[in-house]
Amino acid sequence: MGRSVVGRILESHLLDGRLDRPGEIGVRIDQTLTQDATGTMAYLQFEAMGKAGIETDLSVSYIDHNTAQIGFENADDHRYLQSVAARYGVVLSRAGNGICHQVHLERFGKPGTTLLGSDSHTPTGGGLGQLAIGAGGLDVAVAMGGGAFYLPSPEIILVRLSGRLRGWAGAKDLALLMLSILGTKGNVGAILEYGGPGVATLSVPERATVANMGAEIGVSSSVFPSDEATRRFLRAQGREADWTALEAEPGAEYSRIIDVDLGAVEPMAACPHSPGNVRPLRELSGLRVDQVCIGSCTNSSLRDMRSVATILGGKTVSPGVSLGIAPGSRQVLRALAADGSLAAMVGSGARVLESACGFCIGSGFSPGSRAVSLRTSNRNFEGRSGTADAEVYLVGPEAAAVAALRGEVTDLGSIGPARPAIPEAGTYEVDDSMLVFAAPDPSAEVLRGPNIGEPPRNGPFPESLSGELAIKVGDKVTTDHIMPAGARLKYRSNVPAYAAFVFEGLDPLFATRCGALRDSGRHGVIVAGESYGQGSSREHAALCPMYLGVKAVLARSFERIHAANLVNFGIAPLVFSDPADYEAVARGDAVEAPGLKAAIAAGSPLRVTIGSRTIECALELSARQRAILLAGGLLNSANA
Ligand code: MIC
Ligand code: SF4
Repeated sequence: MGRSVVGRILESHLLDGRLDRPGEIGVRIDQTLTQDATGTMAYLQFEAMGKAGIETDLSVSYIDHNTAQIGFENADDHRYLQSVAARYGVVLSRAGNGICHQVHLERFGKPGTTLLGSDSHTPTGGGLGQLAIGAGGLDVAVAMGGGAFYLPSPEIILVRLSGRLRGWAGAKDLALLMLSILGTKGNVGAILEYGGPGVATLSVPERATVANMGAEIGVSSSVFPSDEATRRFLRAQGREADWTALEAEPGAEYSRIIDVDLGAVEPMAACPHSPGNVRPLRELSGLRVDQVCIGSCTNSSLRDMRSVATILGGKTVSPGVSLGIAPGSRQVLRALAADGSLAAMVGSGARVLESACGFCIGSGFSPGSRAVSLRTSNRNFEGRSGTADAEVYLVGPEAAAVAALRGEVTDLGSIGPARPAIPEAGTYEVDDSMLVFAAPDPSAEVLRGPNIGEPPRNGPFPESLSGELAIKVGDKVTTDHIMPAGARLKYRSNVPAYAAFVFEGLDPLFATRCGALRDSGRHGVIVAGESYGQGSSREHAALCPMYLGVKAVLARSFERIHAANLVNFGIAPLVFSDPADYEAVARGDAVEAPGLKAAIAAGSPLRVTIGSRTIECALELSARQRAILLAGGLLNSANA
């Protein structure tokens, strides 16, 4: 039996476990990336591990998320990140250099290697044939120190592409089509491998767009082979030496095959409030639009931006629309300035934004009340834009640009046969002057501002659980719901301050209630529906509840990154054995589970009494994870 692309990478990096059976595997990590919103905690945790320097081939710290700098906090974080990078030999990508995933693709990603990033869209690197995975900051800190990264032994699904994209359809539409096929839940533990003759028709930036939105599907990663298109891209980046061919061996077996004819893909849109709520764009024709935002790590490549500039050139943005454009990197921005595209954008009335996450994370550019916002980003969770009642639609860059001019969603087929033909760049102008490369220097001073606090430590898991059901939430609750970003982002380095906003949008009194339970020596318990913890990798969605004394989350199902983060911070991710029990419990119910710790250690049945009902639950964890949980988290356990 031949090996798949994913199988080949995993086999050459396997440190622990078996690929041919279910369970956990541990893999060696070649590269790591962090960004500033998750990075400060990751480096504080790395410092706590007492290592002299990083033990990866390459670790890069990007400053791209919190660049609003309203108040001193963001700037202090940036200074901390720069000083800690110098101390441990981490490469620093300075603010202004671009969004981590776009820059990493341009300058560092390598086919056949592994990349672990403290950001859920790290799989963007799969566009280059890299096995790139998102995780919590603590897992990334462990990998920086040379430790294995653990993930479920994956089910590998082949997406077999044929034909080529036609008309107005682009890579974003393929990404949205995949979401319409697989949905946003129930895909935990799988990895998508793209293959088939259609792959050769897609450029690396297009592949990266598709791999990026695998995060919304909930798979651990999405990986393309490394072929001549990969070589062309790396050559154009002056990095041909980083290229290696990587394809599936004949007879490679997959757990499932999904056939997609690229020629049948049409422009799509994800409607409010889930990336999985996909419809053909033409069905939304005539929808009035108030705001258009083009950029983010999904669609901010030079190709996408040139296409947008071609559509906008010589025209004016509709009077009812505010158009923001954030080119993905400084490299992209400079190329747009050099070829006149930037002038075309500015000339149309577009508001050119920093090469950063910005609008995508609700940091600026929030839409007006009940406004319709068309965005090329990857998430349209309710409230993520910073406006609770905004209606956010996710579309490709051409659909966004056309809507900005017309003031309404337009069936693209009605205005011409095809999107602008943008040739792939033969050379990208390389300028690494905003990257700071430093050898580890133990004498380098680490600079901390007043908002930067030590990550709080947890005690061991309690012998018995005794407390209260502090909140009951529904299906598909995202880590944005648990820990809001946007205006609250500046508290990422200050857990006690940030913890005041846990579940802010769903239940503003949660933090006070849960903190009071903790102070009276009782435990908070969260009850959730399906697919709890979708979206962002932010470990604060576990760390801040931990700070408030939460010891267990009882859900119908969990997403991978969040479940791992809960364990890393000593919170038990319990799954209802009978999903119907979810209906029977309510906020305020007393929760008692005598001897829970011993039961977890022994692997015996777990019973929790909530109100008057005793509920059976399961803990789908490996022996390694149980040990971490019982120790009260990864920093306490011998594994750190
Ligand atoms: C996101 O897109 O939600 C973020 C902001 O990039 C997060 C990371 C974070 O919360 O800092 C992610 O995707 O992991
Ligand atoms: Fe940044 Fe948005 Fe990409 Fe997250 S999804 S890394 S916030 S651009």
